[in-house]
Amino acid sequence: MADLLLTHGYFLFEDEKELEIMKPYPPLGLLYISAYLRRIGFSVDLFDTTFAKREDLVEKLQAESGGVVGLYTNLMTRRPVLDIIGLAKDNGWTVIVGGPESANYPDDYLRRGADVVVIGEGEATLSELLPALAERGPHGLHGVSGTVFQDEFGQILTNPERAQIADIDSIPWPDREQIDLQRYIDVWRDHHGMGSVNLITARGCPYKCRWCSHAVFGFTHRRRHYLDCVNEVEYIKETYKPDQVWYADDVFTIHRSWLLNFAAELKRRHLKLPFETISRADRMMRDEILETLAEMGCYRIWIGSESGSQRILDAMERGVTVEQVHWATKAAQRHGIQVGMFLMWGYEGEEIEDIEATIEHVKRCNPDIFFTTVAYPIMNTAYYKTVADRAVLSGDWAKSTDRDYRIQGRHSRQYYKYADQWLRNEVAAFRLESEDAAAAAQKRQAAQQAQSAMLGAAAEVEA
Ligand code: B12
Ligand code: SF4
Repeated sequence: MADLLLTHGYFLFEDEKELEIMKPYPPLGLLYISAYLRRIGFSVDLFDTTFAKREDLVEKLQAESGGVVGLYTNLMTRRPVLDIIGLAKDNGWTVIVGGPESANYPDDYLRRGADVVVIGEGEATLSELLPALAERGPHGLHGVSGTVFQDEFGQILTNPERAQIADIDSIPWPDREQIDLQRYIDVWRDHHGMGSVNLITARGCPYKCRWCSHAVFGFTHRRRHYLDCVNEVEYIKETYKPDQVWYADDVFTIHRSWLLNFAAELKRRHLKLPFETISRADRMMRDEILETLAEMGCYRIWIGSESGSQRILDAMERGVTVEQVHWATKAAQRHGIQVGMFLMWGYEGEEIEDIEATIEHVKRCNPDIFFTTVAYPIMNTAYYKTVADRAVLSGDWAKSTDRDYRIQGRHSRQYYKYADQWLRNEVAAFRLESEDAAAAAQKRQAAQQAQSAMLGAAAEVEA
């Protein structure tokens, strides 16, 4: 049996929404951990749940009982992860959990069966934790930095934080060979005509947007050397032959000279690959950046626009202006790059004028695509702390996620559904105006109806 079995709780075929989207990527964190531990001599088995059936994991946990299993947790997978923890415990496994969600709820995970919660980066902590578990057992982990555990009296003890790995180039590339990456590429190709592979060029984001979770990397930012990243792109291209890549960084254009060096080296090696990525408008404010992205093969950039109201952006401590988002959107489009925009309804203090401002902003920017969410407080974020006394979960914690918090006194979910319909119809009317006046008028009417319905629902607030 391997020293460690790594797995997660994301089962694509159980998620109707994800099945519609069909853009799966493997969890890079687990692949990084696997590569790191294997390089220093541990044996690691990785069971990728994405395309698996639950029964297959159950069978594995039953057949190989008594080992150590490490689970990646995020906000969406609480329920399946808790099921897996229960099952693993029933079959004699020692359970370690890591990732952003369990870092936010260590006590809850320990009380529901996990033996150890790893806070922050997993690589170095696991290299010390695995021998400690073998020698001292799950209740004797005193002094293993970066962990939370229960002593023999059931008391929860939090060890000191573990220092982050300063030189992230010392970490080997993700262990893609441990999973069936081809299946991801095939699914992408079958559904979108382009096979895609994800990679990251940095860890952590120094910005402090109040609703964003920094549970794993804190507010630090560490970049990989651009040459090492180019080597990885080259390796991915030669080995897996994808049609595109996705730079899954928090803010891909955060460092101008790094980006220019990276792009120049890609060009020198003729490594132009189409790609999508995410950034912030204020880190895109030069034509040179957009030109570079376009030359590299960027076909779509996602911008967290969030609101068209500067008042709300400031309340979010987003550090970006509405005008910057406008400029960056237009500049990207001028360079032939599509823009995807993320928008958020219902942030603290949002009034009808702010919703109106957001609708005007989206029309004015006219991004190629936009997604909306209703703000939800992720545990331990600044936003969570602001609304904590009004954040209620109506169901059992174990069956919910942080997305299920209701904020007492805030407008109802239905209110934001109307806001969304208002936005979508207004934008559709605006786009149709020059081509089809009748269709535009219809959309405008639908927008007005949605706006009225929203105003009608304004008095209904979350109890
Ligand atoms: C890329 C990404 C996505 C991608 C795909 C994920 C993928 N498979 O690649 C997409 C766009 C689909 C996505 C979607 C969502 N995401 Co997302 N995503 C990210 C992002 C930007 C990068 C993930 C990554 O590759 N990180 C790099 C690796 C190296 O870090 P890591 O995974 O954290 O792993 C390290 C540690 O956590 C730890 N570790 C990890 N696993 C384990 C296991 C064990 C046993 C141990 C000991 C340690 C350990 O060690 C690893 C190496 O050091 C992160 C932010 C970030 N920078 O991490 C957000 C993030 C993970 N996403 C987040 C959220 C909220 C979402 C959504 C809910 C958004 C939404 N509203 O729909 C959805 C949920 C999707 C789902 N069904 O699970 C939050 C999670 C917050 C939380 N508390 O769980 C994050 C942290 C963003 C944020 N700052 O708020 N996401
Ligand atoms: S939302 Fe983006 S820019 Fe803001 S803190 Fe999070 S990762 Fe950083």
